[in-house]
Parts: sequence; C-alpha cells; structure tokens
Amino acid sequence: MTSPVSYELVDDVGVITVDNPPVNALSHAVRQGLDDAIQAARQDSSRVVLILCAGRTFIAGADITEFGKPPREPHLPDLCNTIEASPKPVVAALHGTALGGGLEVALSCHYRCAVPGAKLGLPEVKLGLLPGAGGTQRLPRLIGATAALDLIISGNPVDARQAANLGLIDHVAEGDDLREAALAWCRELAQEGAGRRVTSELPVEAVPGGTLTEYRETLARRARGQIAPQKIVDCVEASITRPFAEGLQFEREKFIECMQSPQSAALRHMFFAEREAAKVRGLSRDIALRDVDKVGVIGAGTMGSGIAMNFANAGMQVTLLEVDDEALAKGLAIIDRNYQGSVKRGKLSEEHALECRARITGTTDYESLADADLVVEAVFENLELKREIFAKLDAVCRQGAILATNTSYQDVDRIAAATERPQDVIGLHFFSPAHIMKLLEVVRASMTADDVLATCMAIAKQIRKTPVVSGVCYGFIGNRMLGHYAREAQLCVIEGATPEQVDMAMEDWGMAMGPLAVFDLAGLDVGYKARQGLPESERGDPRAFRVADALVEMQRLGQKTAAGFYRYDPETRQRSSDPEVEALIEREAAALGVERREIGADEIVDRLIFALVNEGMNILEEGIAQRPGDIDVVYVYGYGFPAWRGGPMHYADAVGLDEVLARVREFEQRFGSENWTPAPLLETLAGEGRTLADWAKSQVN
Ligand code: T1G
Ligand code: NAD
Repeated sequence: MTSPVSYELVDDVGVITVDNPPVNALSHAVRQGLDDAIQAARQDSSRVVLILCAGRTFIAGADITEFGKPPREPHLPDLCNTIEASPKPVVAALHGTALGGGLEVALSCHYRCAVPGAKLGLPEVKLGLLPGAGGTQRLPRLIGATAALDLIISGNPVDARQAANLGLIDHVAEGDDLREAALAWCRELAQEGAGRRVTSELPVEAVPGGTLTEYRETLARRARGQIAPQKIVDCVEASITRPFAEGLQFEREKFIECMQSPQSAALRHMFFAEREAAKVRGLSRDIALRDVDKVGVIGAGTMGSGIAMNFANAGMQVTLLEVDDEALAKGLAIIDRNYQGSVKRGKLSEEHALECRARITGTTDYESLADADLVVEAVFENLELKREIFAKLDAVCRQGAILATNTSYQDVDRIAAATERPQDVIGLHFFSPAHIMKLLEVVRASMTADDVLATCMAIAKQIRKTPVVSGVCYGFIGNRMLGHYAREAQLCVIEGATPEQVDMAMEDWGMAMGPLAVFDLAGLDVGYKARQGLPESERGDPRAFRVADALVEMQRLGQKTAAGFYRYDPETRQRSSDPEVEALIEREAAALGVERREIGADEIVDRLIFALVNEGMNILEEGIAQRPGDIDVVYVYGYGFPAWRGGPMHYADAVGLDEVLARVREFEQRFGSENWTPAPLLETLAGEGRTLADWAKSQVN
C-alpha cells in the first residue's frame, strides 16, 4: 500500500508532503511515513526539511477512529521527539486547521509559517482529552504558561495573525501558493544559516503565585464534574516545575487517564454522532439541491426574529412578515438589540452586524414573498392559524419554493395538507434563542420530497446549525422526550422534593440548568395555555402540573414576572427559593392526597434521565429518529444535556441497559405503568445483553 506521506528533494530542501484525506489525520500510516521521511532527510543533501500537507488542511489531529484500538509505533510523542531531534532545521507550513496532534507536530518543528487564513489550536479538551504529544510541555515554552493554558483549556483555535502575535508561528506566508512561499522561506533560512531552535530546550517562565489555583477554581465552577480541564492545569504546571522529559512522561500518564475515562468516550461519541446526524439514511449524497438565496420568515416574535438573523448572517436576503406595522417594528427592534448584543460580546464586528442587518427587510404584504426560495413560518403555536398561513403561501409563493414551519409540536402533515404542494413542506424546528442555539430539528413529513430534505440539511450547515432529522409525531424528538422528563420533575416536587433539590441534583449531575429553572425561563404560561386548550380528560395526571398551574394562577409566570418556582432578583436574575412556593406545594399535595416523603438526588436523577431514555427507545423503535446518536445530539445541543455524558442514549449504554431496565421496572412497580411501561426495545436489548451502539450498527447493515 502506498504511503500517504511522500518525500522529495527540491534543490536543498527536503519536502515532506502528507496526503491523507479528508483532514490529514495522523493515522498509523501517516506517523510511519513521517518517521521514514525524517530518517530519509537525515541521509541526503537537504539543508532544511519542510513538512506540509496536500488537500484542504494541515494535519487536523490524531486519527480519532484509532482511539480505543491497540496503539501502534511510532507513537506520536516519539515521532515529535524524532522531528525535533532532526540535525537539520525542520519547518512546518500550515494551512486550513492545524489542530491537536497536528499542531504538536508543528510545535516539534524548529520553525512554523502559516497562510493568513490558517487556524491553529489544541481542541483535545473537547474530546475529554489533553494534548498528549508534547503540547502541554512545548506550547508553554513557546508562548508562556498562561497563554498556553488559555489555548488548551478553551480548545478554541487562533488565526494566523493571533498565532504570530503569540509567537506560535514565525512567518505569515502571503499569496495563494503555500508550497512555493514555504520553499522560498526555507531557502532564505538555509541562506542565513539559520540553526535549529529546539522548543523543548526553552525555559518556561514561572507564573505569578495563585495563578494555577485560580484556573483550578474557575474550572471547578465552569467545567464542573469534568476531569480533563483539571489535568491540563496539572500538565502545564509540570512544564514549569519539571524538566522536559519528566514533564512529557507526566503528560503521557495524564493523557492515558483521560483516554480511558468514560467522559472522553462520551465526547468522542458526540464528535462522530454530530457528523453522522448530518447524513440522511437512504438519501443519495449527489441529489440536486434547490437554490436558496431569498428567504421569507413569517412572525417576528421570539423565534422569527432569531431565525431571520441566521439566514441574514449566512448572506441571504430575508423578508420578515408580520400581521401589522406595530408587530413588525417590535420584531425588527428585537433584531437590532440582538445585533448590538453580538457586537458588545465581540461575536460580530459593528461593520459585519450592519451588513447582516441590512439584508433583513420587513413587510406586512404576502406578495413580497412571491419570489422567495424558502419561507419559514414562526407564528403562534396554533394548528388552524398555521394551516391558514400555508394555504396563503401556497397561493403566492413561486413553484419550487420550500415551505417550512417552526412549530414545536403541531402535526406537519396536517399543515402540509393545507397546500397543493405537500412535497415542498417540511418542519424546521429551531431552538430558543434561535440565533444562538446550534440545534435544528429537520422534520421530514410523509410527503416531503427528498431534494427538499437534502436542501434543508445543506442549509443547516450554511447557517451554522447542527441538523437532526425527525419524523412527525407530537413534539418530534426533543419535546416529546422532554414531556416525560418534565413530568418526573414535577412529580418529584409534589411527592416531597423542593424545586431547589430537584434542580441541584440535575445540575450537580451535569445538566446546564435544572428543569424547574428551565420552566421559569421558558415561561410557565406556555404550558398552562397548552393545557387549558385541552379537555380536562386529556391533560394527564394532575400531580404532574397542578403546582405549575397554581403558580400561573398566582401570576407567577417565571423569570418574566421575577417569580415562578423561584424568586428572581430583578437586577441579577439570581434565583432564590421562596417559602411561599413550598407552602403552595404542600397545599396542592394535600388537595391531591399525595403523602410527601424524602427524595434523594439519585432517585431524582434516575427518574428524570431514565424517563428520557425510555421514551428515546420508543422513538427509535418507531423510526422517528434515525439512530441513537441523533437523540444524543438533540439533547446535548438543544436541552443542555452534558456532552461529557454523551447524551441520554449513550449514557444508557454506559450505565448498562440491564441496569436501566431494572430501574425502570422498579419505577413501574412503585409509580405505575401509565408512566413507566418499559420500552419494548429496551427490554429486547437488555434481554439479549446488547447495547444501543451495537443495535444501531445492525440497523445500517
Ligand atoms: N480523526 C479522524 N477523522 C476525522 C478527524 C480526526 N482527527 N477530524 C475529522 N475527521 C473526519 C470526520 O469524522 C468527517 O468524516 C471528515 O473527517 C470531515 O470532518 C495526541 C490525541 C478538522 C475542523 O479534535 O474539528 O490530536 O463524516 O465533517 O466541518 O494530542 O473535523 O465525512 O466520514 O468535521 O470541515 C484533535 C477534529 C484530535 C479535530 C474539519 N483534533 N476535527 O471540519 O469537516 S485529538 C480534533 C475537527 C489529538 C493529540 C490528540 C473538524 C475539522 P465523515 P468534518 P469540517
Ligand atoms: P411569539 O408569540 O413570540 O411570536 C409569534 C409572532 O407571530 C408574533 O409576533 C405575532 O404577531 C406573529 N403572528 C401571529 N399571527 C400572524 C399572522 N397571521 N401573520 C404574521 N405574523 C403573525 O411566539 P414564538 O415563541 O416566537 O413562537 C413562534 C412559533 O415557534 C410557535 O409555533 C412556537 O411553538 C415555535 N417555537 C417556539 C420556541 C420558543 O422557545 N419560544 C422554540 C421553538 C419553536
């Protein structure tokens, strides 16, 4: 098999080229090829050695698909030491994304240059890992311990200019031809007789006392429960306190501890799950997509305003339609505020914000949507109103336009049936705030055409969203499962736990925000109105909503009224428990004949998370979600589920499906089968001793 690494002598420069698409990952073959090439350069007449990559990027890291398999020599830390020990100066020429092990290879070189558009970073922490090939030892020597800590702990890349300012690269290679620019620079270095600059021999300046403690304390708050960030601080500390070889050994030990941790397994699962979710089973990758440049958005409320910004930020012309000028002005004001906020937070430059804002125009006239390529409806959550609007769109929009609804729960098939072109109708379910949240549930209705679905999956990437395909059911994937999670949260409250106890249990476990606090954020009136719209007999078990309804009837709607399950400081929005709520819960429990008891954190976590898992199993069996990983992506990107637990379905596999089933059956015994009938898929897989990951594989073969 030909090596993905080639070596050639160009005048007196030994040129090593890596060509391992799609991202030149450091597979065993690449490591072996690099090692062989460095050895070859030792033997020939080259005076300088140049490492660069073919394709769209420099090495984007170790090959993540090799993790968990028996490691094969040459190991990356050794390869980096071999490169650094080269008797001839070695230059790395970077383009695209030089990440992880790729940047570590560059750090072991004696010189680095990059094209202006290059990105450099050590994102290992996002995989629950740390740089394991010298990154935590060489980077502090090159750019200082504090700058190194910031780069490694955030895992976010810097661009070439920032890298040059940090001292991470020595030269920005202008022009379109990196190879020629790098060769010219190598010749210059050879001419100047530039020596080898060995990073590992550089000292690391000590940091002011207390600095590392501060990092540890901040991480204990911001990355609560996560192990890799703390170990990164330990490694950078070792770069200050230990000789290089010892520090490298220490880094290796910490790297292996991370690699073997369930947290890294979960984050690696999420890495691939997010990429898998973008692939629609049975849909050919070569399907012709519809052109989308002009977008219409109907309803400029909480969601419509954010949705409009997504398309404008991606360069599309947006027409925002409202019922009247007053509502339109209100919506455009929300957008202006959002853009000012993005500029203030440094997310967008003033100039760029103005450019994007200029792409959004308002109207109250449906005729303005006649030439739209895509229209997204985001009006009140009412089926009949949405069907009316789709009938209007059917009348005014050009043939071939995609008609999408942002409904949270309604039946997309019934909305599509209000038109003569149901094949052009699809659900695009954004999450609030729509211009920030990454998740997009793409709801495939029974008549949705393949090219409409494929086009929307591609658009999702264009507007920087993570798409997940869902079939049609009440609440699709996320909100359908959330109903079971929310039920258990409210049952735990009426049965004896305080709102604080429920939320603390879930936040200590890793949820970004506890369920009751989330209800207060979304507004308790949303659920109240939805229930009021249903006949009493269809509202379900009153124990699961009576407290929330009573709070609404006391005008405690949540954060928007500074009182809901909690009281909120009007300035800081800080939440605090309210004895008035405790008393209300006691009253409602008594009225419903509920005997209250102590409920521990373990029971709270298991009831809420296994309620999600059990319903997730039903969703998979019905084919509403394509694969378990899709559900994990929905929950991590849409509902604040901790990525380092891998999403509810991965978590279930990690706990063991037999354990999960045993707990679900226990809850069925204690709380009844209405809420806790074990999902047939859970029973089958647990009975056969199989995992969901295994089942998912069997679904594609
Ligand atoms: N290993 C294996 N496959 C990879 C890969 C990697 N490092 N990076 C990407 N792929 C695959 C990906 O699964 C997809 O496959 C295809 O490439 C295109 O990716 C010792 C231990 C580089 C910014 O964390 O962030 O080095 O789905 O769809 O949007 O210290 O991929 O087509 O079959 O994401 O243009 C550190 C991970 C590793 C970077 C490109 N490196 N990659 O984004 O394309 S740990 C990373 C990315 C490490 C050392 C440690 C992104 C990208 P498929 P894509 P993209
Ligand atoms: P909202 O009340 O904030 O905004 C709705 C807007 O629609 C209002 O500005 C209203 O004037 C406008 N509108 C009503 N009838 C109209 C008509 N006939 N023509 C044009 N405009 C009209 O509501 P929202 O929270 O933005 O929700 C909108 C949709 O998005 C709903 O279907 C909701 O379920 C869904 N959704 C909401 C959230 C959320 O967190 N709020 C999240 C995802 C999806």
